[in-house]
Amino acid sequence: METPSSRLRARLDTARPAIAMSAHNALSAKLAAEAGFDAVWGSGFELSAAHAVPDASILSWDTHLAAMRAMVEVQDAPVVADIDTGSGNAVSVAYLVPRYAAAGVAAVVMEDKTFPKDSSLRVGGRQELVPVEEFQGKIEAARIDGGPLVIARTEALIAGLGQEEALKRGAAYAEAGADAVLIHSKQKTPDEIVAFCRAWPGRVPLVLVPTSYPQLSFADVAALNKVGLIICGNHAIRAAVGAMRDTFARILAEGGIAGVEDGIASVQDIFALQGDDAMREIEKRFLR
Ligand code: SPV
Ligand code: MG
Repeated sequence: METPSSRLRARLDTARPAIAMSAHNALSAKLAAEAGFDAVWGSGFELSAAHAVPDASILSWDTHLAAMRAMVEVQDAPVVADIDTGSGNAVSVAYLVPRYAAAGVAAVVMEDKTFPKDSSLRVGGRQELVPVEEFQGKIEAARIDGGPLVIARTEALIAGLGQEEALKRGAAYAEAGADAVLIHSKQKTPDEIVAFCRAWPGRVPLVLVPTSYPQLSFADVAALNKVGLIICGNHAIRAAVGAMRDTFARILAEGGIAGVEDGIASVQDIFALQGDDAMREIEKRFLR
């Protein structure tokens, strides 16, 4: 039987990596699917930003879970849920992941930082890692038959522990049953990540989030033949912020809304995204 996770697994092709676009709500997930992305990244960074709070375990997990459920409900691309540290220890993870499974996500990504986490991209952020064995237990606790894929994310490079530690952790996480390993880097050039990918023995596919080293193209990643999924980590919220700022400033500067009319989505477009046609059908059939 096809499940969200089996569909995603079939797309983790290292010769032609799947591409996920970030989302912070159901609408951005729907736009990502409409654009043709293979998957939706249920980003903790984006959701935190959408609430105007730091990405540091401030939002509760049920807020994130509700957002993932909403994304699954309105579009068909597999949703890759960013569960951060799993909200605590292996016990928290054992209770959390079945709830994400019930929400219909295709994968969970869990990182080996201590709870509460800090954003990987923050300059001078707190980047403490849990012991390898502890994280292996969390991976095992996350695994459910037929449930979401478990993508283990190591922050060893982010924490400055070097390639050897990152490779050791990646291998230990694959050993514990991770379906893929996300290796994150905040270096401004791709060298660190490319070196890691080349050294990775390839037991499970890798996952990359190239926010800090955008010069690495999807074709460059495919040529490495180690990466099954590339995540565009925060482009939905950054695009939204840029577009809103421009529009808001222009309206105030021009003293009216006429000038922005052609540059923003039409009300009809928004109706379509809301699924207005489907509601009209329901009205026709049932409303008496
Ligand atoms: C996210 O988008 O929430 C991520 C990627 O985890 S990063 O912000 O780069 O840590
Ligand atoms: Mg995150």
